[in-house]
Amino acid sequence: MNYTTIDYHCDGGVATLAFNRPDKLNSFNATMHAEVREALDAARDDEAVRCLLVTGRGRGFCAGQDLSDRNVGAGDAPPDLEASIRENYNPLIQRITGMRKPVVCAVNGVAAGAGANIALACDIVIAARSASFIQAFCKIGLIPDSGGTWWLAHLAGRARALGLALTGERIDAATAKDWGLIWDCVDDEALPARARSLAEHFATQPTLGLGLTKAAVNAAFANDLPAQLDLEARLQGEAGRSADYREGVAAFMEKRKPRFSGK
Ligand code: LHQ
Repeated sequence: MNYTTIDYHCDGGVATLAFNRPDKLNSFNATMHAEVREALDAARDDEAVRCLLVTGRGRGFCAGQDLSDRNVGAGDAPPDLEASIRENYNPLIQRITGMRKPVVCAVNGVAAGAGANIALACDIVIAARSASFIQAFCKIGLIPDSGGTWWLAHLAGRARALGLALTGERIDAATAKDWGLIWDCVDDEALPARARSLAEHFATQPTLGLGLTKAAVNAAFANDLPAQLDLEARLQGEAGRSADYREGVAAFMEKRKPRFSGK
């Protein structure tokens, strides 16, 4: 597939999806939505892909919606943003959170609007020290979408969620880490190698078990303890039937390194 707004390639069990509209800070137009959707489906369906790495080209990670794609002139009818969210952003977030494989995000620069919340939807988020996160929506009369209100409230707590959402203030990567929004913050030069080596590590691990782990943790935000215990029992049953569980135990008993197939 010849993509024009993203790079997508797979090697060594890692699929890399890089937003690639650097002149627009990798903001989303309709083509990019369609291409990202297609790449995420390819990563989901390809058994050779055991980890997805999401990043951005150029100096930004992603500045959310391309605002020039959706100009609202004085005499124009208001655009149907609800439809745009339902058709584009919600399915995008659900593809990332629903993928039964680890999704690593390397935030290489500014992540604004939906771009910030796409990053937060990924499983392991590592940001360059110079990267930043901006809930830019309030500056143009919108609300945080792409799960923004959910991520902020659950990850950062009410005070910080409202602070970020109502002021649109920029926070740097170190603060995002300090507030529990992301996993780690590293020096800019170290970001590509660190993200890649983490993704390569995941690509050798028990993919099915990691996918079930992710599903369980994501469900924990909505479940009470009895419901979560029930879910854990069900998912552990599934994990226990995997070839990788058998291999993991065998390798432990034989005091050797496991060779996981991902199944
Ligand atoms: C952009 C953008 C951009 C177009 C930078 N669009 N060109 C969902 C449903 C439907 C509709 C509405 O939205 C949504 C979800 C959303 O994501 S709403 C939020 C949309 N995003 C924003 O409001 C962020 C807008 N961008 C910014 O505030 C700044 O660009 C940030 C703070 C991200 C970076 O600032 P700087 O580092 O100073 O860069 P810059 O502003 O100079 O941008 C560089 C270029 O990128 C520039 O173009 P130019 O031709 O002048 O060099 C910008 O126009 C372009 N760009 N974001 N979202």
